[in-house]
Amino acid sequence: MSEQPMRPILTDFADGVLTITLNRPEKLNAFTEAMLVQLREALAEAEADAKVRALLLTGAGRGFCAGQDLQARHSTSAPDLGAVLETHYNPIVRLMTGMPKPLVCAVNGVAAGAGANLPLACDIVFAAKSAAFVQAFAKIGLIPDTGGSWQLPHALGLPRALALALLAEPLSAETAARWGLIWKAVDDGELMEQARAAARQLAHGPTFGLGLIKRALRQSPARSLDEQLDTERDLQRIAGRTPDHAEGVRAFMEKRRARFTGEKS
Ligand code: T3D
Repeated sequence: MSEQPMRPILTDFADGVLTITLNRPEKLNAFTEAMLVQLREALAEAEADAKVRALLLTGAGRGFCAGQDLQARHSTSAPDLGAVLETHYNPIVRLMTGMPKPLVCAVNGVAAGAGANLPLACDIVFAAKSAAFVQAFAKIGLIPDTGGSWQLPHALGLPRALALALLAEPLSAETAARWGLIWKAVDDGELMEQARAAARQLAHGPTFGLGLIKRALRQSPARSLDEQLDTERDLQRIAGRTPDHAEGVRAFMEKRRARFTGEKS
């Protein structure tokens, strides 16, 4: 019997949560082109599938993701990396940040290059205490991509962002949490349990409304308070008309747990 090739992206659906696992553990889940294509497809399918009400992204083995597979760059001179970003990495970041449902990330080990910045495009990031984030780009003459050049200064301020990007030193999960780059650093043995619990909680939430929360918060850094107040008015008008808002209020008044459908109408 011929051996089946290992799939670089695994998906598993349960209880409203689609888990996507980066799966090249022997290379710390470094991205090949096939892997980037499959990740993008999985995200696009998740966005279109109403049964998927939350996503969980993680990595197989001891690493989360070591970024672009450098083996694929070894034999090419002067590649057009702008084209690679335009074709692969940028659409993935746009799909993740624009996804109208919540995305949880469980960073199970070292996260380097694009692999360090991919979690920053997720909505809630848990990391194992043994994990570290490495802006490895400077070591190979590149700039932070996968949204890193935007995320780092916004989350950390310019002094920390610049030092991380220029020195390419590992940032521990605990420091990343203390600095506000991620949500929580947790004991390694508790990582998946905590991340799954958060994803499951979100999958039973008012999905459409959670999507509106994402939209409001993600667009706010580019706007003034005045503009954001207008956004809140517009999005709250939409949220207020959803069946989940009515159900949430009813459940509160009846002192019971809400049964959200996640639907817009
Ligand atoms: O080019 C474009 O398309 C533009 C887009 C760029 C986006 C990017 O992500 S650029 C940044 C690319 N990534 C890196 O520069 C990180 C390279 N890796 C590392 O610095 C280290 O591996 C880590 C700090 C992540 C972990 O170190 P360590 O000591 O825990 O593990 P290791 O021994 O270095 O790696 C384990 C194996 O994974 C090893 O393979 P081997 O020797 O056992 O067969 C290593 O070669 C392989 N590996 C790790 N990272 C990559 C990789 N193989 C290919 N590409 C990698 N990025």
